[in-house]
Amino acid sequence: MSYSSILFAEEAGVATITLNRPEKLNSFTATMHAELKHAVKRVGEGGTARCLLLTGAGRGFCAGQDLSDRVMGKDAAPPDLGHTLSTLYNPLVLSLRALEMPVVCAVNGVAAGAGANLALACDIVLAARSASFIQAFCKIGLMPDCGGTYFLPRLVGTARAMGLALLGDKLPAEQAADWGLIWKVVDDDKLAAESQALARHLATQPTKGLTLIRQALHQSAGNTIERQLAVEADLQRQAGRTADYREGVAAFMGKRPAKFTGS
Ligand code: LHQ
Repeated sequence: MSYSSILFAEEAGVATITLNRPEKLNSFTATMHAELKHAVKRVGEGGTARCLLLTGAGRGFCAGQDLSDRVMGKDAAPPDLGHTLSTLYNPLVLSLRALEMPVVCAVNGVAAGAGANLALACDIVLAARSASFIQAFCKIGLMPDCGGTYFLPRLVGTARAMGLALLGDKLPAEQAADWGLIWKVVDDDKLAAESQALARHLATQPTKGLTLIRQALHQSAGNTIERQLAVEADLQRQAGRTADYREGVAAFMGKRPAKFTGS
C-alpha cells in the first residue's frame, strides 16, 4: 500500500509514522485512518522494528477529526458517530496498545480533539515546548473520545480531567508535563532528534520485557492490589523465560554491556 496522508520509515529498529496532512494540521480523514491501520499492522506483524515513533508533519501534531468531512445539511439525518468510533478510532487506540513494543509519541505542535488523545494512548509522550493539548470536543457539542475519558482522569486526576474536558482550554506543553499528562518537554528544534534517539535506545532494549511492563501498567488501572500482584507474577514468569533476561544477568555478572536481541 502506498501512503498519501502518512509517511512511514523504518531504520535502526525504529518504525516512524508521521501524520502528513500539514495544511490541515494532520486532522483525521478516512484515508488517514486506513493508512494508519495498515502501517500499525505492518509494524506489529513483521519487519525489524522494536519501537514505534508517532509524530506529525508541519506545525501541528493532529487536530482530531477533519471536520470538513462532517458538515451536516439542515435537514440531513444526524451521523452515527458511535459507528465512526467503533470502526476507526477505537481499533486504532487498541492496535497501538496491543503492539509488542514501546510506542513513543513526539507531539510537534498542537494536539486537539482525538489528536490529543491519540498522543495519550502512546507509552512515552514528548512534546515540543510550543506544542499544546486541547480537549476541543466540548466546543462542538461532543465529548472526549479516542480514549480521552479513560486516559485523562488516570493521568491527571478527575479535577483536572473535568476542567480540561468541560472547558476545552489550550494546555501548554510545559503545564502538561508539570501535571503528569506527558513525559517531558523538549525545545522545538531538538524534538525530532531527541525523540528519535529515545526510540532508538528503546529499540536496543529487552523488547519482550518492555512489552510485559507496558501490559502490566495498562492492566493496573482497573485492578485490585491482589489482582495486580497476580498479573505481576504471571508476566514476570514470562519475562524470566526470555533470552534477554538471561543475557541481562550474564552481562551484569560479567561487568559488560548487555546485548539484547528482543527475544
Ligand atoms: C482543520 C481542523 C479540523 C478540518 C484545523 N478539521 N480542518 C470523532 C468521531 C467523529 C466525528 C467527530 O470527531 C471525532 C473526534 C474529534 O476529534 S472532535 C474534535 C475535532 N477537532 C477540533 O474541534 C479542533 C479544530 N481545530 C481547531 O480548533 C484549531 O484548528 C486548532 C486550535 C487545533 C489550531 O488553531 P490554529 O493554530 O489557529 O490553526 P487554524 O485553525 O488556522 O488551522 C489551520 C488549518 O487547518 C485551517 O485551514 P485553512 O484552510 O483555513 O488554512 C483549519 O481549518 C484547518 N483545520 N483543524 N479538525
